Amino acid sequence: MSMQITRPSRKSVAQLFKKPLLDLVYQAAGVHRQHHAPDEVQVCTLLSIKTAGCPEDCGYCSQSVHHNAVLKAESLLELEPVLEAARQAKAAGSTRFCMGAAWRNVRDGGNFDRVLEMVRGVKEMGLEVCVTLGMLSPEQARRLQQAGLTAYNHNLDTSESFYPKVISTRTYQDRLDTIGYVRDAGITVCCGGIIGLGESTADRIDLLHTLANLPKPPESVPINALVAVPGTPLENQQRVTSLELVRMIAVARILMPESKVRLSAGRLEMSVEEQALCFLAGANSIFAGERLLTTPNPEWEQDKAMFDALGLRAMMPEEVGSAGTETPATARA
Ligand code: SAM
Ligand code: DTB
Ligand code: SF4
Repeated sequence: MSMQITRPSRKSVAQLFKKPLLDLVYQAAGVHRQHHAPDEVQVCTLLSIKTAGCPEDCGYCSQSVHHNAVLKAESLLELEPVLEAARQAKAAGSTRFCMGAAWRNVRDGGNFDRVLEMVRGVKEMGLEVCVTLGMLSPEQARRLQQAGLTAYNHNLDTSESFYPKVISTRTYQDRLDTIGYVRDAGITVCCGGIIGLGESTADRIDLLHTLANLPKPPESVPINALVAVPGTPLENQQRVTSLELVRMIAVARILMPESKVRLSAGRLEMSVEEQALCFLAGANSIFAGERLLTTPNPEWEQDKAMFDALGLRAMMPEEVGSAGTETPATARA
């Protein structure tokens, strides 16, 4: 029915993006059903293992030292409480545990060694394990892979041309470089973006075009709606509509049929009906638990009720592994 589009042109992405929404959702739902069990959603849990005090100036972020959000800088959590949080996440039905650190880049030493221990410990529980730690060197990516890391999250966030309007302390190319090191080390790539930053439709099309044209599409594509945090430069941004999220998800699903498309930040304000449209359009993962990294998220019970109402089921632990570690690539395709 629907052909897989590989290396889509900018024009073909724009054409998809501009389709009438229900046609687009219908097409995306078809692609979704060809590649995934449509009733299965992967539940992931986030934990901020090192909160705030970040030297980067990402305009959306509560954790930057450049902004006036109320968070106070903390040091890296100890190993045991992190493993306990992962155990609880698993008991509550998560199959992927994602740890975030507010660093510009990873520095070798005790803290990185502790993160490697966290990765090993979470992996041993039979969970997929993901971290987002800022920029990496190729050697650090290799050490994470050896520790058993499933995925590294490093978003492109928006288009290359809009990027400098949101972040000045690093470049788009820095992001692409780290993503390349992760890919080359044989770790799966979690890379997506965020809408509602003040970007145009063209920027959203550019982001999706870039993601789908990476040497290999990311195995995981988080789509976030801006959570406007008081004290950040984007605190007054108007909230995107759920239909804008649905459109992003549908185009991502069609362009990257085998990837997990994650309905990420921004679910708190969404009704079950709005989220249902996202699942129909091909989203097949959510973050569960009352906190994302620093901002609130729906309660476990609410999500459980949503799954019941929609006839969805959480991916089971024995299904973990299909998106697990791959064999290291010697060269990028
Ligand atoms: N420090 C890590 C890095 O350099 O990639 C990132 C952690 S950051 C919290 C991961 C992603 O979450 C960001 O790239 C952005 O897409 C998303 N994000 C961060 N703050 C957000 C907010 N206030 N609303 C929505 N999404 C947000
Ligand atoms: C992603 O794209 N979204 C998640 C995960 N990757 C790390 C983080 C969302 C963070 C939302 C803002 C906060 O809670 O601080
Ligand atoms: Fe730092 Fe990441 Fe926040 Fe940017 S998004 S300020 S890199 S924690």
